[in-house]
Amino acid sequence: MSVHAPALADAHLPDKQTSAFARDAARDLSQHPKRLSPKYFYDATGSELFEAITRLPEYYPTRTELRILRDRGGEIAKLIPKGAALVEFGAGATTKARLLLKNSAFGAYVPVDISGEFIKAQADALRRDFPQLAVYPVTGDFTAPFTLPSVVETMPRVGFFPGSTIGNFEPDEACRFLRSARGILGEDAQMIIGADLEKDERVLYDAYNDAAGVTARFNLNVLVRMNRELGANFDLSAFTHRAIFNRERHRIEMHLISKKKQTVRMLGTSFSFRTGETIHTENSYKYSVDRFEALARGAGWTVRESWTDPAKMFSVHALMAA
Ligand code: AVJ
Repeated sequence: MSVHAPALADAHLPDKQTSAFARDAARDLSQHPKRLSPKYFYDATGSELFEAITRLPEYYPTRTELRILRDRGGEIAKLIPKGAALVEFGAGATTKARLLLKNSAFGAYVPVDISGEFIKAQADALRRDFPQLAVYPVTGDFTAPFTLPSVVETMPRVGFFPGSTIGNFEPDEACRFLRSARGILGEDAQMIIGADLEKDERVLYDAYNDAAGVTARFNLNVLVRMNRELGANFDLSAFTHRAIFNRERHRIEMHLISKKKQTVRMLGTSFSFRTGETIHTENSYKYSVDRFEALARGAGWTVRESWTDPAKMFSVHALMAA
């Protein structure tokens, strides 16, 4: 399939990250259906809104995963060799990593994230709280191949990918990610990974259509971001948040729906919308324990252990390279 992006106006974009955002947004809004990558949700406001989502009564994943990590801390610790390096893919807040670091005798922590400033601040706080722990932050896109700091090459390595972030990947991308993580972590590596589970449609629906409207603001914020960073003129009152459960494809989909026929300008290009036309902004895949284990095995991992909470809302898996 050949997709050509409309020529961008000679805009003076301040940095590489903004140029990449401009390129992706111009390309993805020219597709049918229109779409945007969920990775662009997370500017400063978007990250704060996501933190607020994790505290919503309807949004069960974060607190359920924390509960599993807490309840199974002892079992997880038994799987982890002394002096191992914990490599967190897309480290945001370190709340979950701290649960693992507290229970097991890790020698090093390697948070990998695009937001260099943020992980450096988190690293300083961790060094204060875990004085015996060596912290080596890596600034970069964890979905692309990267090399580990050479000091951790001689330590046993444990990957950590919590939060069901893997749910943002298409199934083939999830497989490629797990394969590449194995390559990055190397021989004898392990991986602790969280995956949200498919469940009652109402519970899933409510988690992405919260009564307070925080998820709606989170979704709409990507339009605010395009207005500010790319000089677009999206009218926020002319789009509405919609999240639906797509049962055939085992995923929650988030959309921004145009309330009317309208034209939006961005970087010298016009994008026209029909009434009811959607921008598909996110997929959040939901697994069963069996389907997740099959995915991990297909990517070359052995499943050592899978845990869920008693209500089977969320799952955490311990994988071993084999
Ligand atoms: C961070 C991708 C796991 O899919 O539940 C929360 C993002 N989107 N509410 C998720 C999200 C809407 C979240 N992940």
